[in-house]
Amino acid sequence: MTTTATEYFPGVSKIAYDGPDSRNPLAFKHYDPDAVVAGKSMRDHFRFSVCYWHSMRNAGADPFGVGTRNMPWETGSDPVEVALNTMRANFEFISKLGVDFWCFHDRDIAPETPDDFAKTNQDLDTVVGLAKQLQGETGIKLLWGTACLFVHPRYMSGAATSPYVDAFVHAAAQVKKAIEVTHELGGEGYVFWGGREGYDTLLNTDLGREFDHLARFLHMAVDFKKSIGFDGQFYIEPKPKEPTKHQYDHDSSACHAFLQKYGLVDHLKLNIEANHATLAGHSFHHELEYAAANGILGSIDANRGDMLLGWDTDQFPTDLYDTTFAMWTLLKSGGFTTGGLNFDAKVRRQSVDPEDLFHAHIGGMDAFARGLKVAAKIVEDGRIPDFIAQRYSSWDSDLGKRIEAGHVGLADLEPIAHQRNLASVPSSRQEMLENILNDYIC
Ligand code: XLS
Ligand code: CA
Ligand code: CA
Repeated sequence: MTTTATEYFPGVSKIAYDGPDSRNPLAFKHYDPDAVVAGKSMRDHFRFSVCYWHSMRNAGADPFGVGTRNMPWETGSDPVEVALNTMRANFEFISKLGVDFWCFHDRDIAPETPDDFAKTNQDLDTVVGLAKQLQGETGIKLLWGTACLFVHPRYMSGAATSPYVDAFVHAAAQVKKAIEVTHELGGEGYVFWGGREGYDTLLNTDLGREFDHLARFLHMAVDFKKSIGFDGQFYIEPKPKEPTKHQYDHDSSACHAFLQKYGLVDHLKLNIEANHATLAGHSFHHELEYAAANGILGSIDANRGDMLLGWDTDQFPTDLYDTTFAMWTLLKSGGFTTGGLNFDAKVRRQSVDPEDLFHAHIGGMDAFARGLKVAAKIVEDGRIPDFIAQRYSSWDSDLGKRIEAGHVGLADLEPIAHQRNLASVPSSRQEMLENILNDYIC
């Protein structure tokens, strides 16, 4: 393994916090890592992470055109050398940005050699060796690892849910290796995203059997994780469609039902992605709140979609309402433990310079910092939480408590309904609450 002093982002030095009045585009205006908000440093609230696949690998190709990005780290005479240079650029970028974590798919970081699984695993080990060394030198940690079970043609009909047992077998071996290298890198988690775990038509699909196979696959992964002493958190990442027409891990509640049915709910939490929430017809806030309410909120893939486009655009987050609501849910639920805010986002195809990666991440981090400050105001000022508590206060009465505790039935309530003869309930004051929120944001 050769070492190199090549600098891939020569025009950029360590990004500093300059404060809200700064005009420096390569500075944070709101994200001040050591500033304490709601009892914790910003750094610890967010646990920001850079994703390897969009930041270091994705050249910006779309169905109509080739990649456009200038990626000076993609140099070298063989694929492993390119992979090593890319890993060096990754750690230079994250160090300059001042983020603490990164995430990867196995096939992002090392090449797959056709028809040679052993060589593919050997190359993965070589790149993981460099990643481990660079983690040690920089202090940057692995938030989670994952396996790419959706690019290779063997997975075109699914991986864990493939009709073909050999695809399941190959996926199992690939995930075993991906968990091993995640463990080797001290990963705090491991993500299962069902890239092709779904179907395009029920004319060729045994849906019930595919769900059973997905559950079996995950149970095998849980058993394997225990057998090697990997104590990182497992996550499942909901997404309703794309690439398949209908994906089994559709949204938070579908994942929750699946995990409960198959006895997996104690072993996997959710990795909620903003853009996947909107593809499922939900707000990002809804998906987070559902997961938090059910004790399965684990980690976040921070990005946004475009409401005028129907696909997964994976844009960097800029919407202050979204970041505020996300941070409010996180504050209420006690914040991340193993999880973090991973920027599963890519620069637009016309943002071609390495420097654009910095602008994108700085904007996302500042948007979350502002969201955190507003969320802290919501909690501190108390008007909105107090309104919610007051709205439910009749449930704190003796009658409400007895109903909640399951001590009364329909027949017990009938005479009370006759006696009280309810004709109306109070205003829900939505507009007043929206005005209060806007006051905090401005
Ligand atoms: C794709 C997903 C994917 C997962 C990890 O839409 O977001 O990148 O996060 O496999
Ligand atoms: Ca994602
Ligand atoms: Ca996405």
